[in-house]
Amino acid sequence: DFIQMAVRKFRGEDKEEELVIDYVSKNMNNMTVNMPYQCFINGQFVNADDGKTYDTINPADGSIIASVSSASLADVDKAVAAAKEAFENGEWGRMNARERGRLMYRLADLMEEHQEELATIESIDSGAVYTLALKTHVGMSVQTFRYFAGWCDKIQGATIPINQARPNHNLTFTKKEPIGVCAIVIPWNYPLMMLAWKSAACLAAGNTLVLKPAQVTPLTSLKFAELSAKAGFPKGVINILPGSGGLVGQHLSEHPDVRKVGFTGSTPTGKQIMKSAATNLKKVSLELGGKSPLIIFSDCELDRAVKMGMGAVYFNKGENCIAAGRLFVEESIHDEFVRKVVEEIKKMKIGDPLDRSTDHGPQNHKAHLEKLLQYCETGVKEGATLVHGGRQVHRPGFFMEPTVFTDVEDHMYIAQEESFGPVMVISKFKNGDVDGVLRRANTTEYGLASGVFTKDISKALYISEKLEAGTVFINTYNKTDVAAPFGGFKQSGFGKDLGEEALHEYLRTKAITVEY
Ligand code: TAP
Repeated sequence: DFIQMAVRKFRGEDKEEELVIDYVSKNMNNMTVNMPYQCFINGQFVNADDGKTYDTINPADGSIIASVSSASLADVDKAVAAAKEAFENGEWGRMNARERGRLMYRLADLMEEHQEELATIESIDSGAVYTLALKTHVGMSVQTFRYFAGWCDKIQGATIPINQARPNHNLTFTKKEPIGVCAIVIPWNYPLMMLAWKSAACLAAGNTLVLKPAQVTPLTSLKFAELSAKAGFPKGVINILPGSGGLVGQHLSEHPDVRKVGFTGSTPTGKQIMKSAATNLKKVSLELGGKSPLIIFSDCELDRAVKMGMGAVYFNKGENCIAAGRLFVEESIHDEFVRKVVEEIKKMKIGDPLDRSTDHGPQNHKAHLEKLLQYCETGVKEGATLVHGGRQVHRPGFFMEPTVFTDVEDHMYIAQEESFGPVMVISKFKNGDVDGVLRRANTTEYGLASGVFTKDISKALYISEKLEAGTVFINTYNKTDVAAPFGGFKQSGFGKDLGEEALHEYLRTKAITVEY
């Protein structure tokens, strides 16, 4: 491994300004990856105003990948000013919607051309298994941009029959307008995909944006910035500021020139953002934490429920917002279910995320691993049965064993709080007690996702009606799609990502009335 500073220059097809990019380059995964590491403001990669940097770490071995610029308050002001200028006076605001769509398609194509490089960067920065990073982290990001690119020229208002001012006539029509400068603040579990889910809808609607990636995973968003410039996005439309949430995120949420905040992260931070956004009454959408219940009935296809149930918990090493935080398994199949899960866990290959045969990579960062180990200790102390795992894996990096707890009772901490890691939390329910298990599944302040396994379609639909969650999976799990709205109820937040609904999070409606 080596870290090399390289200066590359290129001239975009239709751009007068030269883009100078300082890369940290590394040879790995049978390729050279070139990683921008500076703030991206007004179409340029620049050091933080005060020159501050921090190290981003590879969780597979604890090594430093790159020293990244840490944006300051002055950088936030510059980026917001650039986004405002681009929105109000730049080429972006004058562009035809179809042309905007073309730019987004071009960006999606470029992301696809660079998918191996993006997936490698994502893998070393977040610990995602490379094969998954390629398919999901990067693959779904490309699809998201394509999906929203298609919306650009289909954003339409309505004509509305209002009372006429006789003898004159009246007509009211509505226009869907972009909001202006949007701030986007995202977490570290799917760094590029979280960027894509929000930015694609935001851009398709015609806004400009300033995005803050999670401090621990800034690299794919900076690579994305490079690709957006190469695709020909006008300067100032997309600005990326790596840095601290308390500083950069906080200032963005309070900033008077920012009109909307799109946030994904924890519920406490979401509440803080909502408070900050009140300073100028920004529009807000919040995708927050979850403790998603998964109910498994004895009349399910058991092997499928085992496989999907495991995916529901261990996908992306459990760092998955819709991860099944609690499994309710019907008494008559409980022991067999647990036995099969443990049997399958033993077949999982834990190791180097870049190795194509690896199933389970390192947790995202050290502090998170430590929190997870503590979570398991709490579970044991409370009297839940630790059936498997619960420990750090003895190898370099931040690996954790896939873990299973049974005999988890409703009052326990691990029954109520999200782990955000590879921890299966299993509770039994009495045979046939549909309403009892529903009551327990809904006894949480979260309401992000949920799932049910049963061959009885009436029971499944009844359950889906009663579950208080923004997403219900029946006989499947983790089946998200760019066209389907995604977002939570209760303290899992409000506002949707993906699908047509996401577009409206980034639009405002103007009603125009004419008399003739
Ligand atoms: P948070 O601590 O909430 O961090 C999320 C982002 O907010 C980070 O970029 C963080 O910056 C920033 N931030 C922190 N304080 C802020 C403030 N005062 N103002 C503005 N921004 C601030 O969450 P996390 O620990 O990174 O992520 C895990 C949580 O996210 C889990 O609870 C998980 O359920 C949730 N999550 C939810 C979803 C959906 S779709 N609902 C998806 C993924 C994750 P730093 O980089 O400095 O921390």
